[in-house]
Amino acid sequence: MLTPAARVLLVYPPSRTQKHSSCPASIMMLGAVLERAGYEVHLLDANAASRRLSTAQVVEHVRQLRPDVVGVTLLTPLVKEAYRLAFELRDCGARLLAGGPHATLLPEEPVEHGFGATVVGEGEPTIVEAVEAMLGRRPLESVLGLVYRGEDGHIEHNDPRPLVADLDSLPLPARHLVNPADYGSGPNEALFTHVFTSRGCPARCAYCAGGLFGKKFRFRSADSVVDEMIAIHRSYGTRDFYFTDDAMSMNHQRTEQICRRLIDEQHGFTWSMMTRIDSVDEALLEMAAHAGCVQIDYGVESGNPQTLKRIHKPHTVEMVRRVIPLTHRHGIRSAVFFILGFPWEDAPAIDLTLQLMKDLSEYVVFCPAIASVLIPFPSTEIYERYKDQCGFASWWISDDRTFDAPRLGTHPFYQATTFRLGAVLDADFFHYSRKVKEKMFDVFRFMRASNLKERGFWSRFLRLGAFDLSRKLDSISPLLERAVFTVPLALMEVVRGQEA
Ligand code: B12
Ligand code: SF4
Repeated sequence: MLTPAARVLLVYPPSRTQKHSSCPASIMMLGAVLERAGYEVHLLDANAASRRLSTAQVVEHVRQLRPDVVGVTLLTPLVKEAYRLAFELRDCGARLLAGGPHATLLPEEPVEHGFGATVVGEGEPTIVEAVEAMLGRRPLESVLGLVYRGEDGHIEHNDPRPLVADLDSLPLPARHLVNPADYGSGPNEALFTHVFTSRGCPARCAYCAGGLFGKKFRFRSADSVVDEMIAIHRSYGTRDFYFTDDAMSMNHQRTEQICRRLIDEQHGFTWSMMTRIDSVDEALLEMAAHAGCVQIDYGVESGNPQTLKRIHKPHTVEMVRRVIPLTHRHGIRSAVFFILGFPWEDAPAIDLTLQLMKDLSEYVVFCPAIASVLIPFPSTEIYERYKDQCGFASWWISDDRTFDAPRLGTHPFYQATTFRLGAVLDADFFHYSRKVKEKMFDVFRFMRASNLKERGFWSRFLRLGAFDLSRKLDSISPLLERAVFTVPLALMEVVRGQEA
């Protein structure tokens, strides 16, 4: 057996709103690469659904484990807390390494906030060398894709690391380092886990904060994907899979090969995928349904043709109207995402989105995600175009542009139930008028009503009734609303297990 080269802890930092039902692929992929190189690896997902940790608890964990290197995944909404974590860990003896989408977009920032270095882009080809460099076993200058502070105090950018050419060459994610109990799976229950089968996207949507995986699609082979599903099933009993690629079905030939094997081998797996409206057709949907596809997540984003054009979305409203009923006809559920609050949209423009939602509602489940209200992520076209005009430059490290989940007593009931993943309107990025905000709540109410359609009469009546009453009372007197809804809100917080 290899003597451990060193101990590395990979951390997905805490968020008050995120609750993961499966371990993030980033830390599992990097864990596998480090293990293969002989390192002792530990994973810590601070947002695991059944074991959510605060920054103080993560710090305590690090102090007890005493790793040589702590690698942290940085996402924009979590970055302020991650920088606080780095500050708290400043004297813990471990070197801190940053990576992930936010670190790739702004690689100097983590170095300015307590990290020893940033890995830009895909982590797999770089992390072993980066860890070696952090341990002083190779020069920092020798690691492609690394950003760090040089001896003269300036921040150095090494040459970029080329993208992984052959995704099949990557090891399978280190799922054995995950404790299923952290995600609510009992000893005899299957582990729910994501599977990543492709990288990259050539589209250039104006709000999309991706880009880390490049503009060219790269795909794992169909055999490698199905073999991984079978291996996961054998090790963890999993029968239901979620493919988290940006656009799983772009390569029809490969999707058909995956489906063909799943149909021929009759594993009885079910699966869901995220993909683009413009990447599916009748033949593909038919085959996917036969192969066990139960849900497709589509980013529809808007019902306003002008907006779809302005954000460079690769689909049209007509395509949406064709594809969603088609998906339904093949027995596959569509889970759809929309974005409200593009800065050029007034209330009548948002009505076009509401109308499309109404027309689609019999076929879909609406996903009221945190980004149902536009967030200007760094380096996006939206961010660059509006940051000065709207005054939100570097909002992710400022104190006045936060969008935490509403805490008890801070929001009326109808807003607290809408924004449990984060009250983006609090950040007031685009200074929406009262009319636009009101229209947004009409849309949120519609999504809620539509998603409740399967529920019994009383459940619907109570939930929608409470939403409407809270909204009405708030418009008459916020104090009155608080008086009536404090108890229901407190109960809701207890049920959701949030700290007040
Ligand atoms: C699945 C997913 C989720 C899941 C996560 C579930 C889970 N258990 O992991 C859920 C639904 C919870 C989620 C939530 C959110 N997400 Co999300 N999500 C994704 C998605 C589709 C896949 C993530 C993934 O697994 N990628 C595969 C892994 C292998 O890639 P990776 O995480 O980037 O890691 C690689 C590198 O980044 C790097 N790396 C990562 N960490 C580290 C650490 C070190 C030390 C090193 C060296 C390298 C390194 O190496 C890894 C391997 O190459 C991505 C899009 C994408 N294509 O990645 C968006 C994405 C990560 N999400 C994003 C966003 C914005 C969000 C949300 C804010 C909601 C939203 N979409 O608006 C919330 C966050 C909520 C909150 N309160 O903060 C953005 C992040 C942008 C940014 N600037 O931070 C992305 C890129 C989508 C996009 N294109 O805009 N998300
Ligand atoms: S299609 Fe999806 S992944 Fe590609 S740029 Fe647009 S939002 Fe991003």
